[in-house]
Parts: sequence; structure tokens; C-alpha cells
Amino acid sequence: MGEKETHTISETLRELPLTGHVGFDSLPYQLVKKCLLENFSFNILCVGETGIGKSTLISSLFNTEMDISANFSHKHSAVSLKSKKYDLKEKEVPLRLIVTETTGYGDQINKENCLESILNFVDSQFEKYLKEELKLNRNIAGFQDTRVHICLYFICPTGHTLKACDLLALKLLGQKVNVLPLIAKADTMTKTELENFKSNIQNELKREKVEIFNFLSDNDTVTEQESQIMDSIPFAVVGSMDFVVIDGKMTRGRSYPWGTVCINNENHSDFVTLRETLIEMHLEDLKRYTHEKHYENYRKQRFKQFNFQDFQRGDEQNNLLDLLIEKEEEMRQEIRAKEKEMMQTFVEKAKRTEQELVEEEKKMREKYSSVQQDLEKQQMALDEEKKLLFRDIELFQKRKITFESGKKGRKHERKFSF
Ligand SMILES: Nc1nc2c(ncn2[C@@H]2O[C@H](COP(=O)(O)OP(=O)(O)OP(=O)(O)O)[C@@H](O)[C@H]2O)c(=O)[nH]1
Ligand SMILES: [Mg+2]
Repeated sequence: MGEKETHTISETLRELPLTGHVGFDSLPYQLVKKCLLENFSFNILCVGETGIGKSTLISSLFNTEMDISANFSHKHSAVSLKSKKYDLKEKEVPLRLIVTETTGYGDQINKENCLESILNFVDSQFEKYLKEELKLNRNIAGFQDTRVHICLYFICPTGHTLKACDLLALKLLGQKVNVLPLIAKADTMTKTELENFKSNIQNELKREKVEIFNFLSDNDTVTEQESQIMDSIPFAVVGSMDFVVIDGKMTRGRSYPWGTVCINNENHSDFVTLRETLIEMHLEDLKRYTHEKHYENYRKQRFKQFNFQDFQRGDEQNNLLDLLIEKEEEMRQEIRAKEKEMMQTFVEKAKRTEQELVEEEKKMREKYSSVQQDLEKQQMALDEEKKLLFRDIELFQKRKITFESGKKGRKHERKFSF
């Protein structure tokens, strides 16, 4: 029925030739002007083991000295994320770039929870946007959108297949964000090793149905370039903060005793393909897909949690106001229950603290009386010793007097005997 309707409309559509200049041919220029005034933005999430080359690759991609601040430590008890904002400009086109990197990914002995913080980070960016969207006075145009537009997943250049944790990470991340796997430090493998590694990963991703961002056009016409791009995933990349001179030109590269790897050389790595695909060709697609697919999924899931449903025409029960009143009442009850619970916890804690204080006082008193008893005993012992000492002194004095008087008597006797 719908198809039939469209058919009739298109048949009756008339194309009218204009007799003069109206001015709507300038609409694309107005859009360009608006975009330039608004600032372009792009948010990248880099997930990969410590020291795998995340910061170096981002610096190489945007050809600028970014703060790489590596911490040279593998002693991280948990995975955390660090975000940095950069304002870049190329030929008067401004770009606000937010780069988020994982810290300590893969450094834990128990890797069970290493994904939790990354998935939470992705969700919390969606949540921020949702909150802004639900505000009464929302400002979507001025809102700093931090939703992740692309997640670059750095695979270790092992030459084998994907590790179980990489596979799980790619699978879970692929359901929430646009994911692009990369083989990091590709210069550490030979050409054949790299080809085999790539094909192993491709097979595994296909077998496990991992969702990787699709760079093919939405319409049916897939260009050769697009299918080449898809065949090259995971891109084997090389990054560098150093510059080398090749054919008299300064270029980013890595010098080794046996030769030089030029990151812009397509025979050396897929770096150029990555840069062109990500920035030149699909930056806006990645943003659009984030909003239209991943954010929509998140929004739907959150609304389901609140029991929100779509309104059907003529459905009297699905009145927005009723629903909101019902929700408000539910939330009030929830808050009341939470308040009660908190009050109970507080009273219990206060009781426990009071009891603890009484016990502490009792212990202190006992300790005080035992110390006092000890002191009294010591005092008595000292008094006893003092008494004995005085008696000894008295005895000594008496003996001294007796001895002195005896001495005088003996002297007198000796005088008379002469
Ligand atoms: N061989 C080789 N080494 C690289 C490549 N990219 C980066 N490196 C080197 O790897 C080391 C770590 O690079 P970073 O970019 O700091 O790695 P990171 O993943 O950001 O490290 P953390 O932020 O500490 O997790 C540095 O010594 C880089 O020079 C590469 O493509 N090939
Ligand atoms: Mg880094």
C-alpha cells in the first residue's frame, strides 16, 4: 500500500523550471559556513595493552606532537581511562579532538574485569548526552558531545591468532561503539607473517560474528576502494614520533640498523589507508552511525528500564501525562524507600558506635584501675624499702657513736699508762 502511494506521488511530481535566480542553490555553502562556525569534533577511544603504541599512532594520525605521557609501569591493579582534549586546525578548519586511552589494559593477572571500566566509560558518555536531551532547557547545539565515535582496538603483533580476551573485548565493544581493530607495531613482523596473521584474525572475526564498523556505502553500489578497505581490516599500522629524511623530504619514520620504515609508505604499512578511511572519508559517517545506531540502542535500553513505551494512536491508556505522573509516583516511592533504608542504616551505625564507645570507656576504666593498683603496690614496696633504709641509717649512726666513744676511751687509757 505504502509503495503504491509513493508510486502515485512520484508520477504526479512535476519539475518546474525556474524563470529566474531564487537563491537556494547556495544552501550547501550555508551548511559549510554553519559547520565552520560550529567546530568539528571527533572522539576516539584507544584500547590496547600498555606500551602498544596508542599515543604514538594518534600523534602520527593527526601529525602533531600530542602529550604521550607514557608511565612505563605495568603495575596497575585495574584498568582506567584517561581523556585529553585537543583543538586542532588545518587550513582554517577547526577540529576538537578528544582522545581517550586505556591505562593498564592487560596488566592484571586476573583479566576478568578488565573490560568493565571501558564499557562503563562508553555508556556514561551516552548517558551524559541522554541527560542533556531530556533537560527542559536543553542545549544540544552547545553541548560538548563526548560520545565515542570510534574505538581503535590495538592487537599485539603476536603472529598467531587473536587472544581470547581480545576476541571478547572486540565482541562486546562492537555492540556499543564503532570498532576498528588494528595490528599494532606491524613493523615487527615479516610480510608473510603479517599476511597470515591478518587472515587468521579476519577468519576469527567472521566466525565469531564480531561487529566491525562497515565502511561500505549505504546504497548497493560498493566501490572497489571500499571493498579493498574492508579486506585490509585489521589495518596493520606503524606509528612514529621521529622524522627521517627520504628523497630529501622529512617524513615520519622509524630507523633501524637494517633500514628505515616510513609510515606513509603503503608498502610498509596500512597507516595511510587508516588515515584516509578514518579522517578523509568516514569521519562524519562514524559520527552519524554513533548517533543513529549506538546511541539509539542505548536510549532504547534506558527507556525500557523506565518502562517507557511508544504511544499508539488512539491508545487512551498511553497518555504521556498519565505516564509521567505514574513515573513520578514510582520515583517518589523509590526515594522514600531509599530514605527509610538510609535512616535505618544511620540509626544502626549510631547505636553500634554508642555501644562501642561504652565498651571502650569500660576498657579504659579497667586499665586505669589496674595501673593505679600497680602504682599503689610499687608505692608500698618503696615505702617498705625506705623504712628499711632509715633503720639501717639509724643503726649505722648508733654504731658510729659507739665506735667514736670507744675510740676516745682507748686514747685516754693510753695517756695515763705513760
Ligand atoms: N616498533 C614499533 N614501536 C612503536 C610503534 N609505535 C610506538 N612504538 C614504540 O612503543 C613505545 C610505546 O609507545 P606509546 O605510544 O607510548 O604506547 P602507549 O600504548 O600509548 O603506552 P601507554 O600509554 O603507556 O599505555 C614507544 O617506545 C614507541 O616509540 C610502532 O609502530 N612500531
Ligand atoms: Mg599512551
